[in-house]
Amino acid sequence: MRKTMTTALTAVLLTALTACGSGGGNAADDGKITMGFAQVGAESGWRTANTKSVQESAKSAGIELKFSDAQQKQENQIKAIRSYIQQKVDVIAFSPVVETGWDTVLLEAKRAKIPVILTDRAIDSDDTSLYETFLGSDFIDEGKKAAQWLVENSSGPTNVVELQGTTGAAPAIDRKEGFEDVIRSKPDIRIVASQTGDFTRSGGKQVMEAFLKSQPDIDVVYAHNDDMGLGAIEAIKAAGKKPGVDIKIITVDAVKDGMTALAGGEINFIVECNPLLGPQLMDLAKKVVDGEEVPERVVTEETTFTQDQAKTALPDRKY
Ligand code: GYE
Repeated sequence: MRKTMTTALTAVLLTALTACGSGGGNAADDGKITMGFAQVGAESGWRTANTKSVQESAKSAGIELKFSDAQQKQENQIKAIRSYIQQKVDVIAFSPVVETGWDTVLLEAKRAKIPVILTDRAIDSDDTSLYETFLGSDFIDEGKKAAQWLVENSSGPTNVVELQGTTGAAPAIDRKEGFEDVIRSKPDIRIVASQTGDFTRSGGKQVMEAFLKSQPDIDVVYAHNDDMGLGAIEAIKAAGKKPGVDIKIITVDAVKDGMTALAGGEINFIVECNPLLGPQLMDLAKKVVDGEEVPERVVTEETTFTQDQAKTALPDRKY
């Protein structure tokens, strides 16, 4: 009995000591930062690479990660964020599945004094005090790069079908906007049909099957991610046409499967979107928890790939 009490007392003292030594940050009693991460889902190759990057870099940064997968549903992400607030994590990071509808739950985090970092996707809110920083790509620029290639590589009337990402998601809204901005300079290029394929391979395949039936003359597919482009390839082949030749394909992401199809001539151009956000995210999290200043916006650097460039880059592609 006595021994148990002494042990318990020592444990309390030790905890108190470590808490004092944690440098005034929000960090948990053991001095270790705990991050609650609410992921979108597992909808694409990009997402899988992103999840792996977050998990691996948390480990090497010594950050304890609580991870949840929302299966592309906003209500699941909100639930996960609420549970992180309840568990009093030191920092919450999340990739919002859609842009709107976050103010209430983020206000709850703010009241609980838990800093929030947006990663990969942005939110659409007037209240920028609801998060510390936003780390991710410039999706409008990605859409512009996709269209720029088409403007330079098409002649005469060009009918485009668009496979949009998840309705209401920042990358779907912005990749559409950037693309439309640039093709406006060339009236010969027209988007003849546009629908969401939810960023998945099966979604891209289904929507492309319908487009092939309803549109007599498709020259180009613009898919908001590789996975939907890969689904479209299956549909095009099943309709007896040659992807990359009879119908040109432009996608965004540059994950390994996309790059393989590009090198193999079935995709024509890919705009890169970098999923390896983990190391930068952990860096920002440490700073935010320590009360250090961080920039409001951290933009990821990205490039584009033609078929030849894909052949060169493919052997070293990590994801
Ligand atoms: O392009 C797509 C994924 O938010 C940038 O989400 C991300 C997008 C990515 O499903 O493949």
